[in-house]
Amino acid sequence: MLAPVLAAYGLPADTSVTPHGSGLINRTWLLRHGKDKFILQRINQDVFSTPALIAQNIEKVGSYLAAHYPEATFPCPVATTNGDTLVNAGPGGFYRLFPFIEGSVTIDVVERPELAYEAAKQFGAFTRMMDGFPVTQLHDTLPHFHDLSLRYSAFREALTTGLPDRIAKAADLIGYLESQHPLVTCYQQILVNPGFRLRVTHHDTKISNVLFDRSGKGICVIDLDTVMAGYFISDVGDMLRTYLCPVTEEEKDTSLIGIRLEYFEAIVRGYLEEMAGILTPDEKKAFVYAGEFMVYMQALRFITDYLLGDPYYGSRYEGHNYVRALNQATLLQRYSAQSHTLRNIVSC
Ligand code: GN1
Ligand code: MG
Repeated sequence: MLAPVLAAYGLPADTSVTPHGSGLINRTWLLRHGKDKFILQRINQDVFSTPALIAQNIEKVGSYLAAHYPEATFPCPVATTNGDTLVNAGPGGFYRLFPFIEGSVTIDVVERPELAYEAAKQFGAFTRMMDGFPVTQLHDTLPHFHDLSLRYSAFREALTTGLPDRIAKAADLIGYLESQHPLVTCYQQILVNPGFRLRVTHHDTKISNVLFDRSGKGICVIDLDTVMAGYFISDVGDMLRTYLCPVTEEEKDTSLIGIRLEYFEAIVRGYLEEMAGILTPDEKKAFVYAGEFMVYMQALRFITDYLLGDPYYGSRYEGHNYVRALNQATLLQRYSAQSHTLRNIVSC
């Protein structure tokens, strides 16, 4: 099935192809031929309806960084033999190819605070380096992606249009999520606060979207599909959501969910080393809120998907998205319980 794609890039048919990475949306493979290595990705068109917009954004970011930060590592997409950066494989979808950066590794679990520090530094550096770029020139590859008001409305709507047995089963969790609505109000205040800026934001800052060298030092950020105008709370928030807890959003045993303060401190240090001079005072004050914002939004997205019959995230077992939503709601509870301590760490 990948043969026409390999051919478009002029890669021989005996190129070895192995699945790579763990994303929920796109599919990724590592390609090897002789000593050449590439990363191939298939863009999920159910999610990204216009892959050309992603390609154009990556092109703009790449050119800006090349002109202003030539020393920064940036994996530019490989062109096909026709000079395109996307392959339209018809019903097979759209593919793109990146050079594999030699010596780089990706990780799925944040096992040491230094890795959280390095990742936060890379995401902070990305937004800092792009600070002079006119952010309105980027396409919205997923309009309203991190719009918490909209995610809340979709959740409310699923309470009437969703599967009745699932709505009944999730009653307690639904009640808890409704009780957290003040987090939406806080987001709406950010939207009208001139102290918050739209910035070049990655919108998917999980650890697997950072390349590390073998010594654990960050090289660059990858997976730029959702790079678009946004608020810094998206990037900081998704790091807090995915690095602070010792277990992932897939964990069923909620007793294992907790907040690792030394990882919080590492994210603050790494991100602010790059961004302290750029964030406004109002933005800095929202550092802890960023975590609540993203954990809450992810809980709403998982429960909405569960109530609607798993159309977006899919499910590998009955109740999978319920488990994920409960996991994120538990994380939100434990995070909010620590917010005072967390605020003290940001301001010292
Ligand atoms: C999706 O596919 P992946 O893992 O990179 C999702 C993120 C969610 C994440 C939850 C485009 O990302 O927003 O946080 O799942 N990406 C999209 O695991 O919806
Ligand atoms: Mg991704």
